[in-house]
Amino acid sequence: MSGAGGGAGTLITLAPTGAESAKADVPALPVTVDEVVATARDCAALGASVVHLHVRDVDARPTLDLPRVREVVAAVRESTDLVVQLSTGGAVTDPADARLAVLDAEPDAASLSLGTVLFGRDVFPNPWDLVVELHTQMQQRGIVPEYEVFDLGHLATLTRLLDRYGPPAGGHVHVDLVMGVPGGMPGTTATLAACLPALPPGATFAATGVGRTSLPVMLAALSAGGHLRVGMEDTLSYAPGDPVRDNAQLVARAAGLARIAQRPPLSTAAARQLLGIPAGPRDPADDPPRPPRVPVEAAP
Ligand code: KMH
Ligand code: ZN
Repeated sequence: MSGAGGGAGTLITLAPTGAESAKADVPALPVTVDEVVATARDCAALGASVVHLHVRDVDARPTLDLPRVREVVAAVRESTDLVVQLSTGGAVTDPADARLAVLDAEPDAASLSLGTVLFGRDVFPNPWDLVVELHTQMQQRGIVPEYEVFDLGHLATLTRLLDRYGPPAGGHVHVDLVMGVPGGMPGTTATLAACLPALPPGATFAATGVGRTSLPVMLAALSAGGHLRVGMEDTLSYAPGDPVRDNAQLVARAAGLARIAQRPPLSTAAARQLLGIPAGPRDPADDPPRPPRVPVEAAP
């Protein structure tokens, strides 16, 4: 198990689409299956090793519709060897059961948000029962979580979760510090540094700076031995007044900074090894039998 220091290379996660921006407002956002696949392919060539996927329907609206999610997972797998990480966060309005059902699409990995947080004017609800249900279902299915941390207290929740329910599938704990969400922790070096002592022993971390915090968070993460998540889910301006052209532009910048830090982008094989994900798509036939799913109510 690697410690918080990232070792020889940088794991770069691409978050190409998200669920909160409209295609009408951001025409460069990849939303069709073909656009997502082309983006994934381009960004893999530039150094991304993981893709964090939110799926859109044929009208470009966020969807958790399982056949559509499976279609996107299969298409990305066919064209790249990226680690496929599905979002279980969905959009702020998605119900808990639909977010859990995404696991039926059998991704390699999935995000797992560790607590409720304000999201601008909205609330992103992540009650404890949902956190536990996601963690235990991923354990049973062999899906490796990426723990999404929007606030310092979410790291205390992670420690409580691991103490009570044991290590995740794959055995390694990997955290993404999502910083600069309006309502979550600020995207500053001081805040990132404050998170580090609260990481579980042996955990690795990536950091994501939303909006204008993208660059400072990236530089702080690299300086602290962390990994990176970049993409149009989180960042729509490359510089003040300069809209992001495409996801490749963001991955190229992250990969360049990682090289300057002398921690070049990890290959997908090295990323799989770091995260505890076996090579190639997982075979659900290898999973232990699991109990039926119990519906989880979202927090009010
Ligand atoms: N769309 C946000 C409300 C995740 O993917 O796990 C939640 C989100 C987190 O993007
Ligand atoms: Zn997401």
